[in-house]
Amino acid sequence: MKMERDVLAKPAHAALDVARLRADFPILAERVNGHSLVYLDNAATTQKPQSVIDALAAYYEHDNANVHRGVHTLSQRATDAYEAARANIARFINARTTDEIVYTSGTTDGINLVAQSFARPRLAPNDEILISAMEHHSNIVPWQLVCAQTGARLVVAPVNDAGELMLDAYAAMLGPRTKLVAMTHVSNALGSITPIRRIIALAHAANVPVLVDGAQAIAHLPVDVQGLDCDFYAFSGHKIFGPTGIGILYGKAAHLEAMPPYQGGGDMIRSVTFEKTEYNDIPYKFEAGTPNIAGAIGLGAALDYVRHVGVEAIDAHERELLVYATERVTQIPGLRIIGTAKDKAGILSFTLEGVHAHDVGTILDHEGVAIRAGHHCAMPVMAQFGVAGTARASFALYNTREEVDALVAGIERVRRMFG
Ligand code: C6P
Repeated sequence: MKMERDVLAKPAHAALDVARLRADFPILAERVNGHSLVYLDNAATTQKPQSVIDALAAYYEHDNANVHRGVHTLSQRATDAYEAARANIARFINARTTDEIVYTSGTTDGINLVAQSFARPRLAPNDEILISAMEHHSNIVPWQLVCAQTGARLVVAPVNDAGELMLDAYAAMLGPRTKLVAMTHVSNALGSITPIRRIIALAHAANVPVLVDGAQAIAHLPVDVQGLDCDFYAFSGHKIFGPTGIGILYGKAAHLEAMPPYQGGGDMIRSVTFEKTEYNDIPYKFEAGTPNIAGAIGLGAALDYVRHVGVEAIDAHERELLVYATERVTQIPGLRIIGTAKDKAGILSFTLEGVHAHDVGTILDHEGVAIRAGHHCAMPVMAQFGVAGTARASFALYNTREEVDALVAGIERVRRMFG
């Protein structure tokens, strides 16, 4: 099968020096079950470069203190590093100001924040939240919860057999009752890159704000929130070479200003009496309690790393790997690719006739090849494709053609075992 590659039409980027980049990631030298690790589960979480590990260690070794609270030197240093990371993140996604950058624990947390603080007060019975048929559970269940709380309805725009959003159907579903569109930028289960600019423009033409689930896009595609004009953009640090437990919710300042706090506690207040509490300014209004300070600093270091490598070059490298992997696995009898959108990120989901996806994953693990198997927290899209789950290989900047070859050799071995 030949896939359309818009990377071929893009200006050439200096090819990544992958061998050198791999040396930045200590875990890639691990041996697993007697084999060199082939890590192809990057959509679940990415590995961490030494610079991120060092930033975490340096923070705990030299600066560890609580932020925004102490007058002492360490607290000041921790606060400066924590806020410098916020400014770095704002630059990375081209937010207007740091006020628009809310620290969360991850994509899931950011979407729940928007569901409860933005959507809930605006929803009346029979209002609609519009999502797509290929959303991750994190971009389905928070909306179901808020629908149950308000009497609003969840409406689902269809996806075709290739795994592409059906734009005309989506446009027709936007109406006076639509109060929010919540859409993924890249599908974690299919790899499809959605036409997010068009999705946002159509929604805005109908006066509907848009949340983008950027979990699978942030490490792989350039993200410019002003260029996109999205109202909210949520992502997780751990999917962009940063630590777990830290994430970002970008929100337009006007929305964040108008929203009530999500959680109450320390740091999100200006003054408290038993009669009345005044809330802090944005973004602190949404950051109750001691935050993941080390996580934020580690995320800042991760973004420095990605900036240094170059996100366009990363995108080009991963697309090239996807073309190669797609061509190779297409030769394997009984292998069906789930998700054949024209525009795809480096995610290859597949089934193997007569073999359970978990068996594929387990046997590949014996060869040191790490992939994910199962429904990928996207059960509705699995149902649409008539499968309980898939095996999924997902690429990052450090993956190589040789690793794709190891994947293919592993799949051939699975076939022989079950053949
Ligand atoms: N997908 C995967 O293996 P958290 O868990 O909050 O960091 O990210 C949630 C999430 C939201 N949206 C999309 C599109 C995602 O892919 C994910 C996480 C991982 O595909 C773990 S289920």
